[in-house]
Amino acid sequence: MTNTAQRASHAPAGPEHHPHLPFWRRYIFSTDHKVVGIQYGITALVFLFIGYGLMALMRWQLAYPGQPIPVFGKWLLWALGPDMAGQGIMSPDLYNSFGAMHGTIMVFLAVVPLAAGAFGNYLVPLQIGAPDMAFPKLNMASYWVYFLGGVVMLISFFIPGGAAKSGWTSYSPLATITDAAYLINGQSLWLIGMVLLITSSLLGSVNIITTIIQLRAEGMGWLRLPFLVWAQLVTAFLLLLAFPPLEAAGIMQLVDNLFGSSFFLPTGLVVGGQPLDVSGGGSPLLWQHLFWFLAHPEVYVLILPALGIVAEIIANNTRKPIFGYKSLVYSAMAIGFISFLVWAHHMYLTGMGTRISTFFQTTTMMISIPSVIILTSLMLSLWGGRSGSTRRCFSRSRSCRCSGSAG
Ligand SMILES: [Cu+2]
Repeated sequence: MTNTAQRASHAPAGPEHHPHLPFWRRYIFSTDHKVVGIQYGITALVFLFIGYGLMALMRWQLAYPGQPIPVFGKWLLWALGPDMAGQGIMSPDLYNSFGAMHGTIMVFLAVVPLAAGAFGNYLVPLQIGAPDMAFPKLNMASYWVYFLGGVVMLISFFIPGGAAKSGWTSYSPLATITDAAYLINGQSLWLIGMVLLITSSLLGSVNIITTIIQLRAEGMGWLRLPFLVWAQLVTAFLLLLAFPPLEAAGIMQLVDNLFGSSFFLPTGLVVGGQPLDVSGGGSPLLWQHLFWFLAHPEVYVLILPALGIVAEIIANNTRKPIFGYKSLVYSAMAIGFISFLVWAHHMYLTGMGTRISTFFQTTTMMISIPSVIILTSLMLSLWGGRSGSTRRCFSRSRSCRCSGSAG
């Protein structure tokens, strides 16, 4: 830890160490990991609030269907036009687009950037004693590509036809035939936004992995890494390996939507009694497989950094190391690995057959084992913790028992 402290004290971290740089280089297009982390955090919280707002409006519609929404109804009418919110009443199309965009915003624009982008960027270099991320410029690019993806998603509310309406899962063929009357519709912008967001998470995850492998302070062996760093490392591998298939699939669905290909459109598609003029031969199930190959590991992208944070908080407040550190680390790795083998548990109703279903049921039950080990370790870590707030402990000076060992 001494080495860590020495290394960290030489680190040019923080914008205060770059007083010669102009404001926009220090705080806007910054390459400093702390500033990028804070940028991620603030942007993600703004999106979290927007996502919450969409949900609140949907709940209002469910509670008082067909009635004008107080206050916000007028704003929606003004911003989105009478097709979407005539007389301040939420139209079915608007409800659908709020549903799709609420899910997308919460998962891809709020929680992932908060868990990996904000906490990962800010804390990982500090906790491993690195001066900054391995690729600071890549870090800046990662944030701004994320920001651009968010802007594209938000713009989609205001184009003719409105935002995407096919759920956050964007299943084909629904996602291709909805709003097909508009050449560039909300769904196309959703796909472009997703390609940008996945590109951003790729840049970020390469950076976090390289930083943890290459920039650990001397003496910071693998099994001395704080658990949060391990959680961020496994998360980064999930982002690196699980997200690209949906980036490819997103581009394929975009080509389906814009240029009339049919990667995900079956032969003989009939919509509203009318046969649809598509060449067919594609597979809607292929989309579901590619989507859930991302979206199940996604669940662990959301929870692993949070478990890492919980572990740090428990260790600090009980004033002793967390219980079963090694089993936590190995469980996190096991979760990371098994999370690639469970995706089709979202697809039991697709008729994929009992044999495949059984495989995915088994792996899904298996992944609960490392999950329970982590939760049990965290709970047992509370055992024998020193009570009392930090302030009381410090004020008692010598008589304080906070530095004693566990038990
Ligand atoms: Cu799942």
